[in-house]
Amino acid sequence: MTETLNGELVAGSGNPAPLSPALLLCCARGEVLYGSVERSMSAFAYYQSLAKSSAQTQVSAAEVKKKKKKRKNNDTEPEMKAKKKIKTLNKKAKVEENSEKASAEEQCPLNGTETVKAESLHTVLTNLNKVSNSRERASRLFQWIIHPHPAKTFFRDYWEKKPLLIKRQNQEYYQGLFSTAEFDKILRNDNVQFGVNLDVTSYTNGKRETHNPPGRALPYTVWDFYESGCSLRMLNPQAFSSTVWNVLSILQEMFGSMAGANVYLTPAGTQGFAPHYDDIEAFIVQLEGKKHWRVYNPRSEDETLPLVSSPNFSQNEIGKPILDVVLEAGDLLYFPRGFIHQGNCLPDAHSLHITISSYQRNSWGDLLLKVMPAALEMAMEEDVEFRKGLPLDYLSFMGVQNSDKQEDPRRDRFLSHMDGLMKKLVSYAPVDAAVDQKALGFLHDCLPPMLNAEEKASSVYGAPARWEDGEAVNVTVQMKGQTRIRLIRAGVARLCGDGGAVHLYYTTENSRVYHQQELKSMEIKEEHTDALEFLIHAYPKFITVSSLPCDTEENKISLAESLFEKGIIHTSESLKAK
Ligand SMILES: O=C(O)CCC(=O)C(=O)O
Ligand SMILES: [Mn+2]
Repeated sequence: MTETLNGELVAGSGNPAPLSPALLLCCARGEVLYGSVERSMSAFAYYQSLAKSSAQTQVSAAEVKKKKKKRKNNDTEPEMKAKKKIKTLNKKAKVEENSEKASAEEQCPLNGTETVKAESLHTVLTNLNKVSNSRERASRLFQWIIHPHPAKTFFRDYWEKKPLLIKRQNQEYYQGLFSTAEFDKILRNDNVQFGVNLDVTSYTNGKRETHNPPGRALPYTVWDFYESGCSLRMLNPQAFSSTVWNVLSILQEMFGSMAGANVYLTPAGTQGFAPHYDDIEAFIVQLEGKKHWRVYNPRSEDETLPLVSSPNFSQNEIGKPILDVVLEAGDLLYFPRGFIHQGNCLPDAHSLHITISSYQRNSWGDLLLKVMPAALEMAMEEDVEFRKGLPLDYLSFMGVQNSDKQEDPRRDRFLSHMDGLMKKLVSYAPVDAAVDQKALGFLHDCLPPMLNAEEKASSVYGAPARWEDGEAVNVTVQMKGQTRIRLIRAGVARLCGDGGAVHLYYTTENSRVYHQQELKSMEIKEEHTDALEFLIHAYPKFITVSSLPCDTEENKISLAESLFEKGIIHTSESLKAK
């Protein structure tokens, strides 16, 4: 069964429309450099020039997919296949050679008996409220999760490379994040649907089954399944638990990629899932009880950092484990995508863990999927070399049926011409525009920020407007020149060109349920673009409304008011009614 991050990272319909190829070309050639906006063109014109790609890129990406599929189906190269197999087998041997070393190495340097005196989750979250910069909050929270391993060496030595096990002999460490009691409360109070929010599974005698009945998951049925030995997997616990929401919404700013979670509850003496690998970086946080885990190296280079999760494997397909360990409450196990894993409960204890996940489809290749089709569109528009016709006879020496004609010099000439065009293509790549497309996908995946009391009080959510004595009072808050404002979170909003217009995309109206809402945006007037850029770059500092680089005081106030209305900014002091 696969880790569920809920599907593809595709931005909603709020995506920028295509830029004109000529404008995109400016960006691609670096004629309009981001840092020199003021000298060469207004920020507004710059953003106008940056967009393009979306529709174009998505169409082209779909075409690429189709072609890829075609190529797969057209798999008539036995020689290649055989070579690949050999490579895979060699690699496998290497992996197994390394595996013994790995299991000893990956344990974090704690001698088994010492108790880590570290802050509880509650204390960490309370203290994080005092950290004003949301990026700083994110890295502190992540550091707490992998404590005592330093984040810096984690990313250097383990991230996307190999598993890390942290045994901390401290059952309470993650207490408060989620519990079986909370699970029960959610079943009672929320509309949990089988198959949508909850899966009932079993893995017995090598057979993996899902037992979801239709409809709502009520405690009566759910606990009956559990009693008869089934595992329960809650998908999207952040929709029901505000602590999980809070933690993930903080972490997403560190990953720059959606942070998701699933909760797994397994009865003593059972296993709920077959061996498999996932397509995400996984942090297994043991919350209650114990679970026996076995982790295996990726089986081949093809399955290293995979783009999609695996099917269920049988025990004889996965080799020997590189890690064989019992996780207890308070322990953490990290493994990269592609590492096969299975967990089972020993006869003496149930298990509850939450898997925190990130980096689904967040690779260089995923960015290139956006860059390359747009680059090609532009190259074809701008450069006659890309529009010159193919040789009359190319079908007679190229193509799979001719691929063995190594001695035909026309093949070499054809391939070297192709090579030249590919190299040229790079200079047309609209990388910033493609990064913006990627960023918008992420913004749409984001959880909305979970605001603390102070943030609420100083934002639109704490505005004093109310119904009182038969009339609406305090309707207009007093945004003045001296009012100090900043983004409510570093990553709450992003400016993107949109063909003819510039839009500010923001996450405050996203849903806690994945993609339940479209990504929201507001069109930005030309006279407000520089000011928004100034505001975004000023974070974490508060700036006064009057310092916004707009032409008139009126423009400054109207921009600040519209951002305030959408919860994108907050003020250094709570706003008073006029
Ligand atoms: O607990 C299990 O049986 C499997 C859990 C799992 O695959 C995961 O957390 O990614
Ligand atoms: Mn998994």
